[in-house]
Amino acid sequence: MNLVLNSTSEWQREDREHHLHPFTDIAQLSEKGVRVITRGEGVHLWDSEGEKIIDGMSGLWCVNLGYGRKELSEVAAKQMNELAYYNTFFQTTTMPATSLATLLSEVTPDGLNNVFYGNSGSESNDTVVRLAWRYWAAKGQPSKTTFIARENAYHGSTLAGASLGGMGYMHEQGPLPLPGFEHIEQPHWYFNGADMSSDEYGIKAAGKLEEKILELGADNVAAFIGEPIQGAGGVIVPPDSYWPEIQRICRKYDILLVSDEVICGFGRTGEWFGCQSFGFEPDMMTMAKGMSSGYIPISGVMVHDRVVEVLKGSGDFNHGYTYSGHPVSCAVAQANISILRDEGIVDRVKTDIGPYMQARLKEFADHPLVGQVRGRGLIAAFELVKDKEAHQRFDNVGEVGMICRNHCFEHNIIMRATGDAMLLSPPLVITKEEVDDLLDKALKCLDLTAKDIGMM
Ligand code: PXG
Repeated sequence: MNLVLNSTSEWQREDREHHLHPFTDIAQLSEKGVRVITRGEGVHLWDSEGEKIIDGMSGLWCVNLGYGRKELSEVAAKQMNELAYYNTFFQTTTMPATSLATLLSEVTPDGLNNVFYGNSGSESNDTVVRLAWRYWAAKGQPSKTTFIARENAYHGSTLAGASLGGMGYMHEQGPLPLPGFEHIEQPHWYFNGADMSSDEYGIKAAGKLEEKILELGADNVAAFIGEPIQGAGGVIVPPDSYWPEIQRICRKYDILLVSDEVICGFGRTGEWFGCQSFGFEPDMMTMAKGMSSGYIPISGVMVHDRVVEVLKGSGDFNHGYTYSGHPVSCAVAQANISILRDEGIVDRVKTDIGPYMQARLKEFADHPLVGQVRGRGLIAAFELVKDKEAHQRFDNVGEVGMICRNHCFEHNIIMRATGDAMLLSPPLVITKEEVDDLLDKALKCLDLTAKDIGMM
């Protein structure tokens, strides 16, 4: 352990020499030097230079409870001392794995009463694919194997996750997507449908699913998967008409409906799960991130009773991970979910702090750079455009977003840029004063960006 290192530049040198970072240009990072985060408390982080940073992204959309909750570390230490590990294979369980499963069945929508554990959102989306294949085989319809997802969706980085995802820049780095993964248009009203009402466009966008099912043949389609709000893709909030219509189409053609709740789950949209905010009832639901507020890796797939009934008659399900239902992770997740529930944090997102942040963000709509402000609960985006009237993007998509992101970096505020959309997803415990601070700083960075490109 290199506790002897004490300057930021020494940490940067070691990191440069030994650490490959996700989704990162190695040469560019080497030249610039990595930022070293050392501490977190509430909605704030500190770096190795002692700078205090406001985290508008909850880490990577995950620290719902905010940093530094001692209850979670204490539960982890206690569980490690009691029983650091045992598995859930071979007809065995541990108390935390079982009691978390019960708690999950209580906080998730009716009918979702069983969980299959994993360690990341990607793993749980892989599990969903294997569960759906198993389900249709058990029902005597083994040809139903194809998954339909959306363009610009993010479902993870494993082979199935990246195949379900609709990120062109990931697909082009491999022979991806794998066969049997199809994509339809994302419901992005602002760019794709602004010549009609939002609800008319929602029905039209959902109709792309029906077209795709008919093209492939319903006998070949296993499931449709989507994030209630597309997160990494740019916080794409669908029209209210979209999800009920998607559900109607799935039921009509006997296709499983899967909600990827990795970002939307555990209070982000003001309900416990995004599907509840958008009025649909999935057959399976994937969860990660907010499940433990990012304090420890854990994920799960909630499976509806009607799917479990079929699986029960199908013998072994040959799938699982060494750490499925890890007792320490389960104990921490249980403490996290109990706090979210007992402190009324999810309800506060719905009735108080969520509406407050969304109302304050609406003020951004008058800014010369901002074409659209969108969001729900404590997830939001503002879209930077070249021409507000024409809903026209900048010529080199991503460049202006990156200028704004760099200003955020310099001003100790963390926002994420997807293309030219600036994204926000702060910890659910954020106060009104902290929302004001976050948005005042965001506005300052927006002004500096507008000045840089001669629009102010
Ligand atoms: N589904 C969704 C909706 C996600 O957002 C995953 C699955 C995969 O989870 P894991 O735990 O395997 O990473 C995610 C992850 C970004 C960013 O830059 C977003 C994610 C991960 C990394 C970066 O916005 N989301």
